[in-house]
This record gives sequence, C-alpha cells and structure tokens, in this order.
Amino acid sequence: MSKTKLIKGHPYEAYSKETYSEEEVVKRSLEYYQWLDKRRTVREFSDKPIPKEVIENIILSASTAPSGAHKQPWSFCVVSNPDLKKQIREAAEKEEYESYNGRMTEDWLKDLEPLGTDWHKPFLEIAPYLIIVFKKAYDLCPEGKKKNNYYVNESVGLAAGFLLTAIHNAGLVALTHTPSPMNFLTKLLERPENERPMLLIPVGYPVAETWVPNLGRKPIEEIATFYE
Ligand code: IYR
Repeated sequence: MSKTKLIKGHPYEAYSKETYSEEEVVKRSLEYYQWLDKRRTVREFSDKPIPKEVIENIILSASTAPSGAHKQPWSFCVVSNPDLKKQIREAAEKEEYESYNGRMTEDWLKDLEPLGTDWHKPFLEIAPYLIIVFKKAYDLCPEGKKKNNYYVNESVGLAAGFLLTAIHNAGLVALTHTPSPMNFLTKLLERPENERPMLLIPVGYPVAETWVPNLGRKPIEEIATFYE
C-alpha cells in the first residue's frame, strides 16, 4: 500500500520515480529510440491466434495515457468474432472502394502509391483481433445527463500511440486503418451515441515473409528546433 494524504481535500498518493545516472539516461534514451524505430506498419497478417489476455494488457497499457482532466475519454472494441469481422470488412471495403474511385484526390492517391494500399482490406478478416478505438465526445451519466470531456482528440491520440507501442513491445504488429467515413462501425458494434470511431487497428503476427515500404524517417534537423 502506498502512502496517501489529503491535499486541499483531495486524495494524493506518494509517487517515486526511478532515476538514473546521466550516462544511463543517455543509454536508455538511445536504446528505446532504436527499439521503437523497429516498429513498422504491416498490412499482411497471419491468422495465428493471440491470447485474449495479451489484448487486455495492450488496452490497459493504452489506458495509462494522460487525458484531459483525467476523463479517459476512450473506449476500445475488440472484435474476434469471424462473422462480425466479415461484416466490418464488407462495410469498410464498400466505403474504401468509393474513396479510391472518386472521393480521394489525384494528389492523395499519388501520395499513397509507395504504400501500396487499395480498397481491398483482407486483413480485416485475417488478423485475429481488430481493436476499434472510439473517442467519447462526452460521458453519459446513468440518469442520461451529458458530462463534458476535454481535449478528446489529443487524449485519444495519445492512448492510440501508447496502444501501438504496447503492441510493438509484445512482438506483434498493427495497422492504423482509417476507413472513411467510419460511422458503419458505430452501427455494427451498436455503440452509444456519445462514442465516435477514430481508428480501426488490426493486431496480430505478420505473415512469414513480410515486406514493408522502404520509407525512412525524417532526420532530427527536420523535426525539431532547439532554442538554446
Ligand atoms: N483510408 C484509406 C486510405 C489511406 C489514407 C492514408 I492518409 C493512409 O496513410 C493510408 C491509407 C485506406 O486505409 O486504405
């Protein structure tokens, strides 16, 4: 049991954070970067099963993200049911077909060419789990009253980032898929009115021989400005 006390009438608990020597801090930051840099979006999944417990741990990891006023304005739907996965694939492909054949601009389609995407989404049936990340625009109290959430997009974006690193850490791969529009997920998953789908993330093992686009990442000079 950690130590607790009241500050201005609110409960606090003692917190101790492990710290390291400067040398160790440098080493750890580099090693973490090098490990995280190995994460890649994968589009070809194996159907090898994953224990449900792993998905629970990954979602719990995502839910450690900070959120506006600690409202935790997220909801994760986990789909492994083959019939439901099929329905999601069919609905997503219907929208994606329209997107790739008229809704997306020429520029957009050109930008996507190196990624090799198209309207076919077989991974939605093949990956053992689909995690659908919903944002809660507001909370619904038991009496039906609406309670505001804050910085909802920022909070759920952070949680999704944590989710992806937890998946990478478990030795699994994911795809941040964004079928557009996504409201078919609200209907198929019978979500309440305060939830809006943000990301559809298949999770699993990659196929035995996996190829990903040779993209590279921006160098530090391009992404960071230091004011010293
Ligand atoms: N949502 C489509 C298109 C797509 C858009 C972007 I921006 C990407 O980075 C990748 C794909 C699809 O999922 O295919």
